[in-house]
Amino acid sequence: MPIPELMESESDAPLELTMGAGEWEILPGVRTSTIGFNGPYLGPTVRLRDGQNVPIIYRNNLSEAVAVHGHGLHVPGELDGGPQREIEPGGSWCLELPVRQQACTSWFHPHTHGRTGPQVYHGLAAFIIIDDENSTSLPLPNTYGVDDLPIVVQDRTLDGQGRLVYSGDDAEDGFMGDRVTVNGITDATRAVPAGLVRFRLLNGSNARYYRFRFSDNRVFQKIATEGGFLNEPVPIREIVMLPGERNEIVVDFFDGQPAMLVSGPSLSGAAGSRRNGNRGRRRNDWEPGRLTDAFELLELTVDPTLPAFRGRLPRQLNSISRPVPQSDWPVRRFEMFMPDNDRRRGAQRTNVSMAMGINGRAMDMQVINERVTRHQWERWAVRSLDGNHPFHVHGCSFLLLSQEGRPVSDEDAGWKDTVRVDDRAEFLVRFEHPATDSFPYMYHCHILEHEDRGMMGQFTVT
Ligand SMILES: [Cu+2]
Repeated sequence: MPIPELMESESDAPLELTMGAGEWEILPGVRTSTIGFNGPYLGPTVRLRDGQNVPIIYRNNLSEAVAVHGHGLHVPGELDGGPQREIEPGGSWCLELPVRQQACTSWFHPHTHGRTGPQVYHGLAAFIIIDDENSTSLPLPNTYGVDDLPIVVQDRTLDGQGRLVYSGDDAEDGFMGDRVTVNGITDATRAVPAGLVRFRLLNGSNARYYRFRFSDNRVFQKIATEGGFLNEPVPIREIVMLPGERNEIVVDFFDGQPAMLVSGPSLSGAAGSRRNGNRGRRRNDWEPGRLTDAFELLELTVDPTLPAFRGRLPRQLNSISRPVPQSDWPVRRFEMFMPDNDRRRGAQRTNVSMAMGINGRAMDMQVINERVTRHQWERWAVRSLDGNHPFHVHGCSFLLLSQEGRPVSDEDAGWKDTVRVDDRAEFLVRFEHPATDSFPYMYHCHILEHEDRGMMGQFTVT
C-alpha cells in the first residue's frame, strides 16, 4: 500500500500543490492515464497545526478548470474552494490558510461546478491532517506511515486497455466502480508493527458505501469522526462509511496475527464475492444493497521488527460538551429529492425538468439558498425523499442529534461534517467564519454524481 508523501509547513515557504496529468498503476503492471496533485495520482498528505497561517499555492496544469475545496476545514467562504473559486488551465490560486480547529483528518478534492465527480474519479484527492496540542500530547500511535496510516478507499472500473471508465449520467445511485482500491491500488498489502495501529479511514469514493471490518471480526476502537476525537474510544467490530466521511480507528496487533481489512458481509460463503468485488449488484438497490457488496481491501501482516506503540489507549481523548438545544434556536429544513420522486410528484414542482436537488430546486450558482447568522447555534433537519444520501456542510463541524429519530450513538457523538441520511437526520451547528454572497458555503449530497446533477445549495454566513 503506497503511503502518500508528507507535506508540512515548517517555514514561511508556501505549500505548492500542482494538478497535472500522469500515469499510475491502479492494477499491477497496467499503466492508466490519471491526474493528481504533485504526481500522477492522488496527492501528498498535507499536515497542518492548529494556530498556523499556511501559505498555499494551487496550480492547475490540466486542460480544464478546477476548483479545489478543503473538505472539513473551518475557514471563511473565500478560502473554502467552492465552485466560485475555479482555477483556469495554466492558472493558480494563492491563499493563506488560517488553521483554527481541533486535530482531525480531512481532505482536499475538486468542487468544480458539474465536474466534481469525474475530477475526483480520475485522481484528484488527498489527505489533510491537522494536529493540535491535545493530539500531540495524547499517547496514541502517531508515527506517520508506520503505525499511523492514511487509508483512502475508492472504487474504479478499468476497461481492457487499462483506461478508467466513468459515466456520471446513467446510474441514479451514482457511479460505482467494480474494483476497490486502497491508496490508489488494488490488492494492497502492508506490514504493521506488533502494537496498536491507527488507521485514518477516508471514503473517497464517488458513490459507494462501505461496511469496514476485519476478516477475523476483531474488535477495534473508534477514536475520531470527521471533525476530531470522540470523548473516549468506542469499541466496535464494523463501521459504515459513506462518501466524504472520515473516521479514525485503532487496531490491536499485539498478538502478531495477520488480518484483512474487508468491506461488506462475511466473504466466506457469500455468493459472487471475490477479491475484486462483485459485479452482480442489483440496480437501484439502495438499502442495504450498497452495503452487501463484499471486497477484500488491505492485507495486513505483522512485522515484529517495526517500532511498535505498546501503550494503552487513553480513556479520555476529547472534551466535547454538547449544547442543550434551545427553543429559540433557528430550525432549518432540507429535503433531498431525485428524478423518480420528481415524476411522482411533478405537479408540485415549479420546474419539472430539474434533475436532482434540495428543497425543490437544483443548485444554481446565481442563487443563495440560505442565509445563516454567524456564531448562532442552529438546528438543521435533513430529510431524504428518495434513497439515502451523505449530507455534507462546508465551513463547520456539527453534532448529530438524531438519525431516523433515534438518538445519536456513542460512535457518532463526535464532531462531523458529513452524515448519512436514510430518511432523516438532525444536527446542531454553529458557524464561526463568514461566507459572503461572492464566496458562499455549500451544503450538498456527497454522492458526487448527485452533487454534479444539482443536489446542492449555497448559503452565506454573516
Ligand atoms: Cu445523494
